[in-house]
Amino acid sequence: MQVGIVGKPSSGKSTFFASSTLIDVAMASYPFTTIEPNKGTGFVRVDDAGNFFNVVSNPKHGFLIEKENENIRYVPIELIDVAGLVPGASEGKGLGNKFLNDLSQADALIHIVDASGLTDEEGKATQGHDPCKDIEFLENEIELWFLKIIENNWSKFGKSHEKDYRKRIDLLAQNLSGVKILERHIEKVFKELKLEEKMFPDWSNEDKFEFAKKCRKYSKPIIIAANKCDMPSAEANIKKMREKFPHKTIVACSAASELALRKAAKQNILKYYPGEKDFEIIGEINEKQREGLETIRKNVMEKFGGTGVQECLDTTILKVLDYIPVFPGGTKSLQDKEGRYLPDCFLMKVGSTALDFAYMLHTDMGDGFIRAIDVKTKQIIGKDHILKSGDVIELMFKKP
Ligand SMILES: Nc1nc2c(ncn2[C@@H]2O[C@H](COP(=O)(O)OP(=O)(O)OP(=O)(O)O)[C@@H](O)[C@H]2O)c(=O)[nH]1
Ligand SMILES: [Mg+2]
Repeated sequence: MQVGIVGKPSSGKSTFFASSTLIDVAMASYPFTTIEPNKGTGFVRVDDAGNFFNVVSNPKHGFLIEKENENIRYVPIELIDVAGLVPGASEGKGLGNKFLNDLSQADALIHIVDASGLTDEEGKATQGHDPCKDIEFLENEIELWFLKIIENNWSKFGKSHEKDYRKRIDLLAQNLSGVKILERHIEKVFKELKLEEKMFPDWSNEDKFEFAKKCRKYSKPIIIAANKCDMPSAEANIKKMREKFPHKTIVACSAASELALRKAAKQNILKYYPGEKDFEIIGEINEKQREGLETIRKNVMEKFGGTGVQECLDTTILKVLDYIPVFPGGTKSLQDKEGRYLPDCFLMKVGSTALDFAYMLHTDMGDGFIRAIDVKTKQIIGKDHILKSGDVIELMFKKP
């Protein structure tokens, strides 16, 4: 799973990336600090299944935070931070949109908006910029990127008079798989735009654009991180964005605050876990440091219930993309050969079945599937059984 971090220059994309991955990357107040993309591991926060069994899990990937009987598990996902995008990029403005290809493999996008209004549309310092405009232009540029990809591929299938719309969906899926537009996305778009009856040569330019827009919506859903919420001017702007776009997911966040807290926690100055609403100072610090941290506590944590960075990641994966954590485990033992409890946790799309889980673990497990056991209830489940969040599943399969 990959999440792309997008936005205009200087909105705080690299700061958001660094705060989630603790990877050192260039961050600065001038536009186009980032040109080559940064890739790294961020985490999604889920309830650990070990809590149900009263065991402390030992994740092979990601990590666990122990809290009184409700340990929290952080499951890895891939993040990619790309160059800034400016209005008109599709016509070559700024760095153009060539770098958008860096986002081809993303399953969702987090749009980092500078909610303080202190940078203009090109990322230069200003005052009173309306961030609602950034939301509109960015979506539009991504849609135009998709349209271009569709038009570039049109010559390969556009003349086909294929009557069977399923075959037409197949053709599109083959040609658009490079940007991860999948069959299920196209199927949904066909239905909504009633394209089942329309042969390719009859598609108007508007049909193509509408198709591109919907493909964007399903294959690269966007959530909005209203960043720099620590700045006094942000609050009114966040309210305005929420009023103007009531159907969009908008999370107030302060990437700079998260970065400061994560770094201080790494140096054992603080006890702070990503996604928590507060932190505790545990190390020796000077007055200036204390002042900085207390400002974060007052202006960000108390006001917004946390820095919002972890919330952006969790919302993207668990609410927008609708993934749930599922753990492999056994009724006899929850440990692997090395004695680790519940070492693995996988993120599965809502609606996934026991058979999907088997196939995800190994083709042989899927091919040889006999039955599965819900380890929490000890009930036997069949291949079509739909998995729930937090399920621990044991698989029985015929070895090839
Ligand atoms: N006050 C405040 N400043 C922030 C926050 N996040 C980032 N900044 C500042 O905004 C400026 C730009 O940050 P970057 O992370 O480099 O922005 P970017 O979007 O990656 O910029 P480009 O790579 O040039 O597109 C830096 O000076 C950051 O310190 C935040 O949450 N609050
Ligand atoms: Mg950057």
